Amino acid sequence: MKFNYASAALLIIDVQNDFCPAGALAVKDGDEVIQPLNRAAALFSEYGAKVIATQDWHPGDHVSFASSHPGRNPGDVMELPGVKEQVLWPDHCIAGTAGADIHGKLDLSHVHMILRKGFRRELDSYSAFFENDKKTSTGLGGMLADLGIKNLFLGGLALDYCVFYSAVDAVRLGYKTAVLTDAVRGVDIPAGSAEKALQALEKAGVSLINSADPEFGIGLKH
Ligand code: VGL
Ligand code: ZN
Repeated sequence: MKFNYASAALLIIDVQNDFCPAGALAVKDGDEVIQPLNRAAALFSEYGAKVIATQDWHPGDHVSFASSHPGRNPGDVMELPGVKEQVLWPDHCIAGTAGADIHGKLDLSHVHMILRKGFRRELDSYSAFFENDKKTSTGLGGMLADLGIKNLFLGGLALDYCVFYSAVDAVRLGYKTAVLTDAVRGVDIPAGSAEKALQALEKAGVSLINSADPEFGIGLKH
């Protein structure tokens, strides 16, 4: 598939210490997304395409934490106001902690903007566009519209949550959307969700492309 990179942005989703090995909500091999993302970010930046990063950013008593619901455990699913099936997580990405920091090896020199999400105590946010009530905007859509961006490339963590919901919302909002398969890893809770996410993304109209493909980036120059 040919992309128009002139109006492209790379969205780097939640490459934070808590989602990397040894983190509070570790994604297996999560740090392996960093090298392809650094390469893609350099390429995008070189040709004037935007690079935007997101950061999961929760208060210590966030509603998505199992610890906020006595008797519940990480991995449990419960109904919350406006959110039918909220997965409960271990405490992670608490605002201002080292676990919430973007991984030190991610090259931020190419990143134009960092968007934080999930900072409302009573509402979780997987998608970079809308919080989990599917109504509350993060502001990303308005920013991308202002910048004239029409094509989105996504990578980061976790494939089956924040990358997945961001990509599905992107398609719904009319962006031509691709997920960089070599630059994502899934948390796979419940088991099988990472594979399911890939299939559902394709079905939703998201292109799955490998950023190591020599064709990737051809057309960025314009
Ligand atoms: C994420 C679970 C909870 C993610 C964030 O970044 O995919 N997953 N919070
Ligand atoms: Zn979170």
